Amino acid sequence: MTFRTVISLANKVLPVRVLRRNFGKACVYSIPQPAELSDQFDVVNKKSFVDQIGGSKTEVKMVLKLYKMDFSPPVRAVFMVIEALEIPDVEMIDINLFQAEHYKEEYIKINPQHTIPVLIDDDVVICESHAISTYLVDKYGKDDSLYPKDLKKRAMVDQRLFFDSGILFPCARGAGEPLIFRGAKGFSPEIISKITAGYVFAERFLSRSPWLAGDQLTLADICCVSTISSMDIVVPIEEATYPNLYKWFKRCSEFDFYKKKNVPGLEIMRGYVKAKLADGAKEQ
Ligand SMILES: N[C@@H](CCC(=O)N[C@@H](CS)C(=O)NCC(=O)O)C(=O)O
Repeated sequence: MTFRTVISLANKVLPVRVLRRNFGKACVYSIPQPAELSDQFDVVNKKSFVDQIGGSKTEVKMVLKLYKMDFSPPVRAVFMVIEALEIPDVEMIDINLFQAEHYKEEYIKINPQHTIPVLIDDDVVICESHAISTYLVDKYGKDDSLYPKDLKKRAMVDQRLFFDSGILFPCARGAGEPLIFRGAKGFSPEIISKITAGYVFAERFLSRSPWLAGDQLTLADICCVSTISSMDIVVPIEEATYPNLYKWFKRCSEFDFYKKKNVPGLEIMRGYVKAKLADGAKEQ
């Protein structure tokens, strides 16, 4: 897919064709870049500019890299986004949190916050699932339906992404991390009530619209459902108490991207939780 844009340079306006969905294929050109142009164009435009003037080129395959562990809710959100956008050839690199691989010097150099997921796309390193997801739609989406360019619609999606990041995910992490990694025997009453509060908020949002950010599925739903499906392991979502949330969860679960890319990691997480709860029960 291409679109035309113009680049203004030293009072000249140059028409440039910009390749949009290049899926990580970069081109190395054998003709010299005009020195005065090279600082003024971004990487995409430089390539496209040379394309336009017909330089000879050698294609070099650039693969997206994703640092991940399958059970992690934010990793699963990115998996689903990659699947929904049909992005091919993502190199998956496991970071084993149980073996503290995320604290290794090499990884801290990539992500000073030592979290997963991390996406590397050429010279871009993104260390946060919501930022990765919006980047992927903007760069590789066939259209903007998952993350609308319209400012008002985008603001609504952003609100829910921050809701996931600031409210929901801390609940899921606050329940899972002590149990899976730190020897807790069960869930604290505080975390259960935070999860319940998260459900109440989501129920209210979903009483206004079928999807979390309006009338169509967006990144808001994909990111939140990876977290909410994890919270559902801890506090099952009851239809009678949260009818809208329950229906939304069911609708999300029917997408292929959910079945293929959320369920496997979610089941791994369910297995960890079950095993840890069983260990805790034996010790009592
Ligand atoms: N807001 C971040 C949260 C990432 C996060 O906390 N990931 C967890 C795994 S689910 C992690 O990497 N924990 C290891 C650590 O924080 O050291 C995102 O969405 O990417």
